[in-house]
Amino acid sequence: MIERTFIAIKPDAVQRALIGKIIARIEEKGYKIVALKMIQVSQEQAAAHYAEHFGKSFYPNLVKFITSAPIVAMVVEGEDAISGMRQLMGKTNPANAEVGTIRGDFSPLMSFNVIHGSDGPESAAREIAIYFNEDEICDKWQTAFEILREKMN
Ligand code: IDP
Ligand code: MG
Repeated sequence: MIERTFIAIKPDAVQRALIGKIIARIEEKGYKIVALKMIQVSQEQAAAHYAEHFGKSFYPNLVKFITSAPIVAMVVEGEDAISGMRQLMGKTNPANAEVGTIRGDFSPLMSFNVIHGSDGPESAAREIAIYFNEDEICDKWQTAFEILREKMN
């Protein structure tokens, strides 16, 4: 099923100049980036994004971190893109993430784990709405993948 997911390149990766490499992984997989922008996350956006973690021991540091430098926010579309992006990202703790995944390759530390991706359809819709307006989503074009698939139908 074609899905959309919310992806953010986190402040650590922006500061470490990894934006290009991470976007390349997403494009190389064959997913379609339908929205993209750099954002300095506000306190309100951070609280909305991480509402599920409010009250946990790491919550204050998480909010401090996500607001510490810009993120690169994206809406990524593709076949089973929600679970597919989670697979491409690797486990939450980079120490346990497989080599070959984004977290596994680019960080050894839980608190600097490079990338965020939605964990299900409801969180994807909720998170996309925190960071993007409907008119910022560019979906009136075809990727090479979409053109190839259409030719076979
Ligand atoms: P996810 O990013 O893989 O979906 P979540 O459990 O939703 O993982 O946690 C959100 C973010 O909070 C993680 O990406 C990580 O940056 C941070 N985090 C989660 N658990 C811990 C923890 O136990 N210690 C420190 N930071 C954590
Ligand atoms: Mg999560």
